[in-house]
Amino acid sequence: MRRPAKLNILITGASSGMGEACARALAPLGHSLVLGARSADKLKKLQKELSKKASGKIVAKTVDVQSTASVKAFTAFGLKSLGSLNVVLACAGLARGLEPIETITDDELEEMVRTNVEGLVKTLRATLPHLKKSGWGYVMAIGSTAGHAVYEGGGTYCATKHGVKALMQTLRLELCGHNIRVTSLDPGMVETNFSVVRFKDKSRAQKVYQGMTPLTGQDIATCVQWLLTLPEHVNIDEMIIKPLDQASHTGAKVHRRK
Ligand code: 8X3
Repeated sequence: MRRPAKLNILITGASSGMGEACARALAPLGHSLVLGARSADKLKKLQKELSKKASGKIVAKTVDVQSTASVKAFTAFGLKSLGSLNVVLACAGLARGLEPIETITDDELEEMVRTNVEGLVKTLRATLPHLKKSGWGYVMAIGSTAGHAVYEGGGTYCATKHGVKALMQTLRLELCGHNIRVTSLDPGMVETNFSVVRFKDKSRAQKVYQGMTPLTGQDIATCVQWLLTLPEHVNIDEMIIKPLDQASHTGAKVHRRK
């Protein structure tokens, strides 16, 4: 089956950051979207706003990717609303703190593993049968340069992003022959609310990007749009996307103007 002109796209982590930017970029192109995130208010607002400009259907439902039941209900809602699913854009993910392995708290450890690794598996487990059924599918997950390198204080976060890479590599093997593309989008420094969530401190978060020009969520959305235009037989396995000012996969070599 050839790629449908208009796709049915399910997005997790859709209420902010890269997920929101992707939703904003894809809605005006006529695709139909199922938006999911934990934050009901932001999600509703976004859904209302995008529905005004979109020719496709834009629906939204809260989802906690850590919960199997929640992911199942979200997927069922998406299917009922749109009839089928072609694309899963797994953007739900987070970092918490910068504690060494010796002192990381259970809360930080568990939230990262449950969201970034378990949440991705749960999202894929619920949606893959429907991607197969649709006849033309695409799975994109937000990985990170932290899936290609490690840094002090990033042990658990890097482990989860190395995990995302392993999951996507495995998925490519398991889906071979099913007309489903699998891409890991692996950004470096992107200025979203990522560092605010990580540090729970706005001024500390701002310092991460001080004097340099980070990527924006829109930059990642541009990559997603491009991926969706490639010929049928092409699969981009991994995209490492970094700001020009960031030369290393970690923050070790960043050009700062002040
Ligand atoms: C985010 C990149 O360098 O903060 O995934 O770990 S980094």
